[in-house]
Amino acid sequence: MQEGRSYRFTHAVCRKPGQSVANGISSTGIKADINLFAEQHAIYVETLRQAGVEVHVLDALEAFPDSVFVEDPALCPAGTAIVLRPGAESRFGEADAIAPDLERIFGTITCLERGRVDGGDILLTDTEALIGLSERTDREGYEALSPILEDLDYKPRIVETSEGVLHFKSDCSLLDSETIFATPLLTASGCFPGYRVIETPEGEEAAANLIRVNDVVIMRTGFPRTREALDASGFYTVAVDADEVAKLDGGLSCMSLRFQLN
Ligand code: CIR
Repeated sequence: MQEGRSYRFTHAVCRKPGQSVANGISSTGIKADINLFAEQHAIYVETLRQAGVEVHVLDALEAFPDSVFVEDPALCPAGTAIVLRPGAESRFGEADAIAPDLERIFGTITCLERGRVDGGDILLTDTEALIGLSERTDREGYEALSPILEDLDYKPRIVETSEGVLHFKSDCSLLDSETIFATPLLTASGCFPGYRVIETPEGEEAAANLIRVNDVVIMRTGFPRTREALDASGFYTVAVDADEVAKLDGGLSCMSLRFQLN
């Protein structure tokens, strides 16, 4: 197992938001502003590049309003690509749509054969794959995915997604090989034994979804106490605006697949 494989990346895949992003699934009931969304997405892509990864930006898919959230139909562990089976009916076709792109980049891909799994429910650490059961991810999906991850030297483990949040990773992120950033609610469920946990400051739970990319922690603007806490813990943070993304229940991890290619 390679130390740091959960946050050392050479490449990423993103997808441009289409005009249809305004019709994406939203529990907030607030429509995203398409132009502002596109602006925030472009800055996000540029921030990934600044963090040292080569970003493939795929064309928008108007038929799939949520397809900008590429993290959900696939998973890219240990230099491989696994095409998943997204849990929302309107998003299921995103898996077939992204498969040829991943095949072009990775050469070969593996496809999940049964059950339902959204990538947003999977937190990879250097050694473990924490898979949150949720409205999008079921036990059958967990069972189908586990042997694939075991072959890549990850220990799969079932965890529970917090009540009222979309994905397991809506409430947590990886900061480094042994440190997790999570809401107190999720931490209290006891799902992070053996890890150091930094909790989101009170009132800043929505900052829990961030991404560590090489030496940079990319977080959302508007969460000053989170930034202070992470800076004080020795992390180098860069903040990007993702308010429009949040209107569709999205966060920072969901807009990219990040991986290492030799
Ligand atoms: C959805 O409900 O599927 C999208 N509107 C948001 C997906 C966010 N993805 C993620 O957190 N991994």
